[in-house]
Amino acid sequence: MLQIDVITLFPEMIEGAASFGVLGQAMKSDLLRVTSHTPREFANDRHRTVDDRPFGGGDGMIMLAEPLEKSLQKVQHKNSKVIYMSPQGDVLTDKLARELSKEEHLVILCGRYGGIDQRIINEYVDQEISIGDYVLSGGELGALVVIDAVSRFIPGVLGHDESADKDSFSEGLLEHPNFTRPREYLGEEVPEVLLSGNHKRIGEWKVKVSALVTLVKRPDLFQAWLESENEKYRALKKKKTGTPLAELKKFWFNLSLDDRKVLGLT
Ligand code: 9D3
Repeated sequence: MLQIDVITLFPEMIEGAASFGVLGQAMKSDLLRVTSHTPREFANDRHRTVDDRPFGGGDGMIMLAEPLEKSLQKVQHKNSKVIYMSPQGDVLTDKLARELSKEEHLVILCGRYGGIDQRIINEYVDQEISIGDYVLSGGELGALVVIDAVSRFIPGVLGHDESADKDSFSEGLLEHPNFTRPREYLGEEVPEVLLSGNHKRIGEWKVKVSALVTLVKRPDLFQAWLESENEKYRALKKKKTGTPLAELKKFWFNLSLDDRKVLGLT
């Protein structure tokens, strides 16, 4: 079981969000345990002060080192990995989430706007993680994003139909569009292939549509995918098809105008 302890001024934010959906199920099934703790518990004065103005001036209040250190000492043990959510951190990726899912204990420190005393980072933090290049008002939403992304890699958390390995980022492509009944809606028809019942044909079609969607929406991801497909193609002894790019061009030219429209490719 992966244990995650979150140190935050707003424990309800973490406990609330972690009790729903896939995360909530994982908690119920004892595959994951998310516990939160507030440094306010370790504040010294009768106002329960946990932050103060930055030395040298500047925006925002800085969280005091001592209540954070006492919170860390309460939860930390020898196999803990301590993470600080921070705009200065390594950007969270699918790869990092997968690696973190193999840990036995994560401690996630959340700062509020202004951040925490640097000495806690220096003395206790193993890794700083950011969730992307935009400004949040604190680490809590970042911690929840990390917890969600990490828990999907814990065996048993996802149903057999939705393994994290098959998920779009692991394959290097975005997902193809999906459709359900009715077959026709607002004048747009579900592509005929999907109704054919030919699962081999459907599987190949989905990969090619995914590749085209990725080319249009995320050329950076498409480039990387194409290079890895080219690598596989070069390694083949007997070439039964054209190059990956030639095959994809053929597929595009054979798509009907209606299919291009309903797939969002026009
Ligand atoms: C005085 C504040 N800013 C100076 C330019 C820096 C700053 C500190 C702390 C800006 C935002 C925050 C709060 N952000 C987080 O705690 C945070 C975060 C983020 O803002 N973006 C992306 N990932 C993360 S993870 C934690």
